[in-house]
Amino acid sequence: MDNDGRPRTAAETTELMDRAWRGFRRAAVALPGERLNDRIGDGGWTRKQMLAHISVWHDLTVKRLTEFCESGEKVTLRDRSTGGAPHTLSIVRKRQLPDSFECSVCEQLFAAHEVNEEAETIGKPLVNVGAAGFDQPGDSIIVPPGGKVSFDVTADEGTNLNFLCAIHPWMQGKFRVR
Ligand SMILES: [Cu+2]
Repeated sequence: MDNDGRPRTAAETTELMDRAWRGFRRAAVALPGERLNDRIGDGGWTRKQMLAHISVWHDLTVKRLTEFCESGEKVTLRDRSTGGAPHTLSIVRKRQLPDSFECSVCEQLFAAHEVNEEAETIGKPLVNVGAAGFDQPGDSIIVPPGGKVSFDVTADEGTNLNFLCAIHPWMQGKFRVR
């Protein structure tokens, strides 16, 4: 943080957002359902409209935060969830991004990582196809529960890299390489 308490790194920004978001969620959960249609101030929005508005901005912000990335930059991912599940960050083609729970590319990704579900082992935590670093579909890394991983983004400027989590394929995002 700088002297004004403003975040200077992505990690500090995320930390600040997480803290504010926890407070917001506590307040939203504490709001009695029967008061959702009350207006905020005279003739203002209802609380329900305000919550919908905030949630749209929240989703958009998360999307934007995942969208920009300098070529050659090292990206660090840290699993902050408490569910104890591993994740992956896997580059896929845009058309491979599922819009349902069916994920055909996920099977290929598990195979590339040499995942053995019975033995619960992962032969290759990092799959790197083509040139070194994350630059094309097929590049994929496992993020262990509560763990931290780093990788280099080496795709050319202007490339869009779509990614998903092969374990939770509804977790999707995009790097736009600058
Ligand atoms: Cu996941």
